[in-house]
Amino acid sequence: MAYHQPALLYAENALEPYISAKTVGFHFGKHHAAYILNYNNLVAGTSLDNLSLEEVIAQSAADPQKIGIFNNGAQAWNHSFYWNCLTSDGGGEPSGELAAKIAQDFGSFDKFKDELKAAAATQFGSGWAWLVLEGGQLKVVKTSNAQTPLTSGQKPILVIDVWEHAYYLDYQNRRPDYVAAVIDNLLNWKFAAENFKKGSVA
Ligand code: MN3
Repeated sequence: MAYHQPALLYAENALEPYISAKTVGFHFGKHHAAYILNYNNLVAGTSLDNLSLEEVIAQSAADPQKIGIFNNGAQAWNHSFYWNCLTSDGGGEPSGELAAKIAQDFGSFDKFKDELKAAAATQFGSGWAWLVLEGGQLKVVKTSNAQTPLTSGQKPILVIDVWEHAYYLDYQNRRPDYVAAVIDNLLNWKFAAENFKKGSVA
């Protein structure tokens, strides 16, 4: 079935000065929208047409014949998740059970931040840096291009898009500066806590 792009929960300029309205406008309005348009065109009329986006991602992930469907579908999902990971009053530290679990699994919140920054900085080429829950344990992982933790049995908690289109207009080649700005000022810990709660009981 056709996947519709979820509306942004904030204005395009809400993430300034850390991510400009111009970047959000192109990233959401052109890049993300194009993945969704391509995905819908590719699945229309196929045997996958009556499945949800998540089901199509699962079914196309290991099928070389469906690489175009997987790439566009996973990019559609990853971006919808990414937009919800950002908020104008974000950053700071999580609270409650998620904060305790981060301290338990990483040693401290600062160590978690260092690990996330390192994953984002060292992802070679395009990709994503994630906080995921796997087997009851929080982990930082990175994926390349359209790859998504959904196909590895991991529950996404947070993500940072490290494709150049996510930061090049604002930071040019300074990916670490973009990542630090997102972590310190934009990460939506309320959304992360909801994902952690759902992932913990599932
Ligand atoms: Mn992107």
